[in-house]
Amino acid sequence: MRPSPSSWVVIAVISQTWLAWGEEAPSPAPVSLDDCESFDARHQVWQIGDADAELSAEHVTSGKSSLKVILKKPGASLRIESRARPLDWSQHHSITFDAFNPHAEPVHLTIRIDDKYSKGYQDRFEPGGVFALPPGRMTRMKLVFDHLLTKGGRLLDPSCITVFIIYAPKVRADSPQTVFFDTFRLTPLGKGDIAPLPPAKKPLVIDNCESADKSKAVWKTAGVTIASSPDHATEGKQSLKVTFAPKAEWPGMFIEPANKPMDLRPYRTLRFDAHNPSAKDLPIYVRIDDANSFNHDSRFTANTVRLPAGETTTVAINIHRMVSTAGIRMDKSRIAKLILFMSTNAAERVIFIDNVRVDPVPGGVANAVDFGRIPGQNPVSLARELINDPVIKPLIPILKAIPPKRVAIISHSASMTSHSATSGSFFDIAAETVRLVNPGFQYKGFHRGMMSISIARRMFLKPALKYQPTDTCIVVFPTTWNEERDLMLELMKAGSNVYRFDSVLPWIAYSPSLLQTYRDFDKKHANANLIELVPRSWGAKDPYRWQFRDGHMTTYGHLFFARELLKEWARICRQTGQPPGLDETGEN
Ligand SMILES: [Ca+2]
Ligand SMILES: [Ca+2]
Repeated sequence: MRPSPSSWVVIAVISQTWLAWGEEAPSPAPVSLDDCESFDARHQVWQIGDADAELSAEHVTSGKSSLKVILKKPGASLRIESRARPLDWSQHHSITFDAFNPHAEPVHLTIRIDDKYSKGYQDRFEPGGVFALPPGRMTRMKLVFDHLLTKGGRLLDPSCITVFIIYAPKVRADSPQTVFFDTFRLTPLGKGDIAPLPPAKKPLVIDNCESADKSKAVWKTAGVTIASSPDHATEGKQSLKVTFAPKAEWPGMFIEPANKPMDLRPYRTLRFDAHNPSAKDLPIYVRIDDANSFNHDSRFTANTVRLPAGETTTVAINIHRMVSTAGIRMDKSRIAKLILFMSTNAAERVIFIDNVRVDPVPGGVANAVDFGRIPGQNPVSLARELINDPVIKPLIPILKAIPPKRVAIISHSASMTSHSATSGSFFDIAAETVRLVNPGFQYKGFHRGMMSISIARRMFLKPALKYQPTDTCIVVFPTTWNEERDLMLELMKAGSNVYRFDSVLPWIAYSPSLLQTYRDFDKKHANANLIELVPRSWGAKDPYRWQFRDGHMTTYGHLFFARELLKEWARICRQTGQPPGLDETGEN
């Protein structure tokens, strides 16, 4: 769903008050931020903290040298700070760089980016350590500017970057880690990207509410009547009296420039004045669709606007780089609908509005996006999408042939669908996908937040055994190995295959040394299996979109791991044909 090139050059009169205009998308030359060729030049780019840095001839991806950085303490960093003169990267789609990890274990890096509006941790881009550099490999890191959401749900503004930091949150002082960096590049906007426009010089008035006839040409209505009124005008002599009919379903007024979407790129704030004459506060809602919007997830809905009783309020809604409910940047060059509405009320409601405009001056509250759980999405709906996934589709015959199973999953909050971070846990999505094509496949979750092995044994072993699982999947925080081994042995004795997962939160709870213990255990027990999902996430596309603001995983991450788990199940089925037989030895 990319805007056609012609959308850049629309010049159209949409109504008497609506204008849309644009210009040819600029196509700037690629920019090298740093090719790591010169020591001096490098120092103009980077400040280095708790690390040693030098040019190196190893692991070079551009020119003759790379930048060898020895990270010595937690938080060791390369940083660019330009608060006094923010950097304008807005004509660029993404930033890329190459990083080589010479170690046998992953190196965890985090990236922090602030724009000039950032106020603290909630209001900057800073996922917690999800960038795992695979061991012994070169990784090209890529950050797409349109995906950089803050924890508070605001999309970062690449036209005013003040801070860019690459840091190593987990490196230990007693074992420094080395990374070779090279070829920091800014990729220019391509044909389908939404190019920003400079702010307009003055507001664009959508409706000054001076004439009912003009207003009726601007707004369509549903469950609403509009009329001019001399009361509560904030501009000129008239306001628009808006009457919301009783018992109407979502009564509202809307602008729908059907075939000629509006270009709102030069504007940052939607403002209007609203008077609430009643004795109690009234909530109203504002929704904006772009040309790609087709459901709740793909449109912008502002936070509830509360009009205080008896007062006139200037409502300001931040539409600068607004994002949809699903956390995708809205195409402001092609706005297809703007709606002011109320929820259904038993009684008639009246408000007076005036001076509806879009303003280049920033302000107002941005929409807070819960890009974790999406209304209408659940493990079954996600599974329906997955069975048509090009990667999963070829596996369907194998999944269909899985013999009847009862799968128990014992896991912590990161695998719970009921959690607010996601519409479906990776396990539930994968299991529902199998169940759609194979009704003999049953599963049941035994979940608890912060589940450790000790809690799993104490609280869930009995109920899990009662379920009589053919297979048990375990996704819990490791505690003591003996307890973990005993839990697996008890399940195996009861006839269940056991699948222990490495982790599904790649930014925590991943221990390469513990994995070796699992592998050794697997060698002795035919029906114990380690499922390694985390290494599959190294180098994945946009992993920084996986972390929810509370540290859990978003639907994006769960879908990734659901796909990987299905591939893994298919691989196991292909390998064994049948589920592995019970290992009677019961020894460690
Ligand atoms: Ca270089
Ligand atoms: Ca007016």
